[in-house]
Amino acid sequence: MLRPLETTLESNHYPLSPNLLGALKPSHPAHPVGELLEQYQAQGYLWLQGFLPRSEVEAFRRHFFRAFEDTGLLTPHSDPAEGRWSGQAEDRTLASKRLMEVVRSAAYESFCLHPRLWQFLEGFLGGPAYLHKRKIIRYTKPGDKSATGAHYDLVYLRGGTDRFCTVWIPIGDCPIEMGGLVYLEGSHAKGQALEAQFAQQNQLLPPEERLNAFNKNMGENGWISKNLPALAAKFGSRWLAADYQAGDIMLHSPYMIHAATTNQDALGRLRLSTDIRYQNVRDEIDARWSNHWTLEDML
Ligand SMILES: O=C(O)CCC(=O)C(=O)O
Repeated sequence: MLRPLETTLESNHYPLSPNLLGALKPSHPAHPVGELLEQYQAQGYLWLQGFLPRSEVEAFRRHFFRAFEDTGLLTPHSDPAEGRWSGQAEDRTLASKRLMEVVRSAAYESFCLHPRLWQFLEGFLGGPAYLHKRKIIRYTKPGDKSATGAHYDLVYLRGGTDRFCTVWIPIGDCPIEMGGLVYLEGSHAKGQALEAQFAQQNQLLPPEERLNAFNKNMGENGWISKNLPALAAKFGSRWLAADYQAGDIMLHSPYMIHAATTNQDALGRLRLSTDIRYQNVRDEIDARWSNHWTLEDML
């Protein structure tokens, strides 16, 4: 059961009423990998609570926001670990520059390659783990009405295996009201059916276009919809949410439909998260993901 929320969740201006919401099921990282795999296959996701040391995740949050101290993004003289938004327009050019510097930094790379993570994924993926170089790190301001629309990740990675696994890591506590990821319950089967449909529609396109998440047969940004309540109604499903804590990680399947909601944090904190993709190095790798993420990537 979801705890009563302090506010109505919304995404891209569409409110999500409580009857369209449910709670994600937590999983324990110490459980046998076979059991976790079964859960992942059945649910399309795994919410692994307390997977990373909380102090290390908090330290990285501090490190990230410290890089933005000269941009006007944060409340002056606040602790960067809090990530408290200034409430004012930042220097966008400088903030983008700082973001791209973090993306290319050893600190971020080593955070994404935390030994606990890649070692777990080796067992989970059944072979040597490969981390895609395109790694995305996002911050979301309180009140920003544009949020990630409903999609499944394979549309962006059609040039390789469909056995990759996305790891979404909240960098800092992320209570539901802060707008973390929500998952459409049971939707990995629907994602698979949708992808089969797209593959058919894309058949007549030139090979490069066929793989493209932004080709003429796809929706805005490769998304299925921005209207989360309508999508839940259409599929007779609901959106599963959670109070994520620093140290938790989410694993989700390439077909699992997910989205984000507006950050409505009462304390005015920025939501910070990274989403990265791991796969077995022996499976086919989508060559388009072998460069650093940039803001022009539309992801
Ligand atoms: O953090 C977000 O807003 C989107 C993340 C996402 O789509 C993913 O992890 O695949």
